[in-house]
Amino acid sequence: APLEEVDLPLFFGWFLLSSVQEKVRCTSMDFLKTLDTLEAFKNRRISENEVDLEQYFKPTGALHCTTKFCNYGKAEGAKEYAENPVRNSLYGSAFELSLTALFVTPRTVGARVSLTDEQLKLWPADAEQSSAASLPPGSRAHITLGCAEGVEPVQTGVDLLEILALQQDGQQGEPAEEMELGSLTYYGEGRWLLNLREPIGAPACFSSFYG
Ligand code: 2AM
Repeated sequence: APLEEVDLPLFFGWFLLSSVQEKVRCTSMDFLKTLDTLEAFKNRRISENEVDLEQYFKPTGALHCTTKFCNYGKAEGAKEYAENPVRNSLYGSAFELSLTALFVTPRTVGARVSLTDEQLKLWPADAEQSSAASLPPGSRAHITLGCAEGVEPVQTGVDLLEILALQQDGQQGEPAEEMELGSLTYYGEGRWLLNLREPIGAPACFSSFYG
């Protein structure tokens, strides 16, 4: 079939270069390992059973930050996003993502991505609409690092929005620990957020995934 007739991708997003994928995976493993040893964490376990966090979360493939989930054109707004001239002009370009926090819930582990104004041009207007809180565009931006058994990666963004909604609601969370990587806060119901002392700069290519 001519190229024009090929379906839209499963999703558009920033794909981390392989060298930095390694670094981010290592940092996230370190984080989980340390978390597992903390008294504060032992008293607020995310699962009823004793679990080894590194086993509990299953890796989810190449690290990326989804911009628009298109579901091959079936998702709402997919066509409009794909046809956007800004998106078109930036397709294949290199970016530097800034990873500013790591978070863990009973369902997912992920990294929060803080987008620049230029990166926000690639951000779909409807990304935060699943949250009841009115959070600024880009709030949902994240990289899924792992999911518990039976959990779909889409959950990571939902979990992040939930934590941000609590913060916006004035809930400071419970300061739990000063770690080498940054300060760890507990938000109840097994939700932990580590604000990184030093954001991780991650070179990434804006592209799409067909699967
Ligand atoms: P993620 O961005 O949180 O990792 C393929 O499933 C990719 O598209 C995954 O990276 C996944 O989650 C993301 N994804 C799946 N369904 C989605 C949805 N309804 N909204 C936004 N992102 C979705």
